[in-house]
Amino acid sequence: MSRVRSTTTWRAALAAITVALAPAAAAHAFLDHASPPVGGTVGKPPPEVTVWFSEPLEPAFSTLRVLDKDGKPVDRGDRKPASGDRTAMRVSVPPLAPGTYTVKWRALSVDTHVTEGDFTFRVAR
Ligand SMILES: [Cu+2]
Repeated sequence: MSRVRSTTTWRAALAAITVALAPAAAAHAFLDHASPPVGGTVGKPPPEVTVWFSEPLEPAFSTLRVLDKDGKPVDRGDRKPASGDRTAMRVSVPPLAPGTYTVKWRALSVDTHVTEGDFTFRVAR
């Protein structure tokens, strides 16, 4: 009897936890789109790289780097929120030589969940 009751209580608690987590999981900040576009090719070097997310970010704890083909950071290290848009952040870059660049991002959404990822874009010759 006490064993059955204990299992039932545990299941009820688990169900409650699952319900509590569901909305938070849906609020993770996922990459929505970027400029230059994810996987895209641009005809001239972009002055900056901007990434937009599905949710507002905590800018102080989010990162954005642009790496060359050797994995060396080439951005100016001045990542900041895009003005007036809490779902976006940007970093400026010096004139980039033709080639493929990797953008690495790490985003802390306002629900305190961290997501991270990377994508490439190419500057055409
Ligand atoms: Cu989340």
